[in-house]
Amino acid sequence: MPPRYAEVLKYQYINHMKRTLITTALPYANGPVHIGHLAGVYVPADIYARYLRLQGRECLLIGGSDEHGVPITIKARNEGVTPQDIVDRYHKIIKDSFEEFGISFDVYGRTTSDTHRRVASDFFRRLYDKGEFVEKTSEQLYDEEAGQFLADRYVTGTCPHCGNEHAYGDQCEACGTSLNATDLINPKSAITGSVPVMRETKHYYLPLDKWQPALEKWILEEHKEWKPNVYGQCKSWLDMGLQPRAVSRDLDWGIPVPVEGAEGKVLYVWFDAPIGYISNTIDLVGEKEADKWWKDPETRMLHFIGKDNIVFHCIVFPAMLMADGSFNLPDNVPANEFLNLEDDKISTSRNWAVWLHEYLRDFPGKQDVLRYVLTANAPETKDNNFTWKDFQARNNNELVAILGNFVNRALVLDHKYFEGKVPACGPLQDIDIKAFEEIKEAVVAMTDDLENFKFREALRQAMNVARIGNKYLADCEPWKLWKTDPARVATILNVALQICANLAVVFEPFTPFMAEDLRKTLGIDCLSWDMAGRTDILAAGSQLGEAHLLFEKIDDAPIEAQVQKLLDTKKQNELKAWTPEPVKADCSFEDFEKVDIRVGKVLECSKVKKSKKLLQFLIEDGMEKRTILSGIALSYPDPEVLVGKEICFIANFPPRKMMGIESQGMILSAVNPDGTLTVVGPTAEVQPGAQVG
Ligand code: B3M
Ligand code: ZN
Repeated sequence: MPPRYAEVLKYQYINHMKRTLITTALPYANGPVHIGHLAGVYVPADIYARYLRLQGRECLLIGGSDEHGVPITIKARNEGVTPQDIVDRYHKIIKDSFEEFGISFDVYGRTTSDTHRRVASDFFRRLYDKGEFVEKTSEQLYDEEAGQFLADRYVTGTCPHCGNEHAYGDQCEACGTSLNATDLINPKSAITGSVPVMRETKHYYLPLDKWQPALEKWILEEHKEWKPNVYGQCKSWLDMGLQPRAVSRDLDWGIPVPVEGAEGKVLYVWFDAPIGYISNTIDLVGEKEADKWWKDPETRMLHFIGKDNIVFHCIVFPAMLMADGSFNLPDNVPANEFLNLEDDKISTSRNWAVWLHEYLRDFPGKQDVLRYVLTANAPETKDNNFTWKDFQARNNNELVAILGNFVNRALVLDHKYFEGKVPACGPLQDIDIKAFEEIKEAVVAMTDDLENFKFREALRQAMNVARIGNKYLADCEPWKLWKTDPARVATILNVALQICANLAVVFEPFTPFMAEDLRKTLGIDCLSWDMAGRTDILAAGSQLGEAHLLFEKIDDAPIEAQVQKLLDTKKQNELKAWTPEPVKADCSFEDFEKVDIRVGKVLECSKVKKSKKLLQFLIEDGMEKRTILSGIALSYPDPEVLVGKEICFIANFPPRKMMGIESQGMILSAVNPDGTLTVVGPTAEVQPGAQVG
């Protein structure tokens, strides 16, 4: 049962009182962004911001690039350029991609800005002056070859929790545990590959243990409404007991620690990055106004993030804010799980991703399609999967066949019968009233879903409005009534066009480009959420624009090209990961001499009937010709290609019967990284029957 209007209005009223500050995780500017970023963070945040704006509620959508941290310095080192070069390049690519996809940031800043440097520095200094840090000297990993301390991604090794041999100094991606570099077993420098030594260094620690009771009360008691995945992760962290966390690093890329005796040290990236939300707000509205967004209890703050960032946004940053004492704490952190791509984890290093800038090149003008598919498959409660087949199906069967089709039919009919003017609505019949009732129900359910960050479900309801419209037109069959009852046709098309107007509103948060197009075609000045469910959005007599298709069918060729691209990537990755088999135990010369290897020429080669794997060869062996069976059919879909080739075979294996055919030897072939086999033979022409040895 969808909640009743009154209930939805009740908590809308409560939230209406407050303005909303929406932050989105700041992506590292060390590479472009992909569909996982979009699905997990930016599309949901944008949907929510657009929804609030449609309601006329005051909100800000804050974004920006995270330009410090080890991943950036590693990338710079690998390319032989400066970290600043790297962040300049990727900040632009990322910012442009978001803009193209209609992510409606009020500000998209960067953590190398002057404002941020000052704001983050001041933040640290305030906490330092209040005595909120603990200074501790301890032994840390040091790379003698590079002359540098190793922290975070500068060091890899074996995870002490799950045994993953490729864990990083800050986190094991296999089991998700957050680590200290010194926790790693068999640590290795990511810079030089050398084994680090231990060396003493001083760092500033935020004593998270001090904030444990306050965090427990705040999260576990006061925020039971948080998503179960978020609440659960926080609880398990709190149950393990919080430890002091170092917030400085011995690096030369970052914001210098602004206190005496900290020369050569910079702020830990996870200390400065969330402060970026504050700096970017300041850049947008100015220092004074920013207080309204960050400190006024009439503002609520939401952090949109992926699941790997939960601990930083629910524990570490709130502890920093508590230590300062003057800021609001987040009201909710609607973190998402991960999106997989074709059943495999999205990975930058394995190039297993759909990059946004490449999508824009391959599918120009189809931003809404990706937004739609990613929302329909949003990893809201569990990891989810993106496949190109599903992308195509959702475009063709939903956007084109349901939404686009309905709007097009309504407009085409209206142009045909009423010259593109909105006809007057006569008395409503039951079927008209029922359609509107159903739409109202969908709107109520959708509002409830949006309030609760259930965007997939909200989108499903939006598509239901289009379904209701399609069914309405199909049931009313206005084309059959035109001759006998034009007044009824006028009413039917008035209703259908009002449904189109409803669609422009309810789809605006999800597919803003289409909504804008439809809004203009329908001649609506400005969309607002209170139009949703209304039956009189369009005034009778107003002129509509031309009918045109809102979405185009996507055929097989571009989809197959994308799938092929991923298959090629998989192949390349297999090649990169391939290592030769270890050499077998020693074999004596006498043993080797027992094997009679010969060169032969392939006279015939064909598939063995009823066998998937076997090929049958007829070999010219310089003697009597022989038949050999070989299990390589899967590697040679076209066996003809082998005819005329010279190959090597073992001539003195005892004959063996397979599928009723006697095989007199064995063809030699090499095993490729992907498991396929390639027949081997001499490098120049050799007399068939010649011995190999
Ligand atoms: N840059 C990590 C990430 O991209 C980090 C987020 C910062 S949010 C303040 O997953
Ligand atoms: Zn692990």
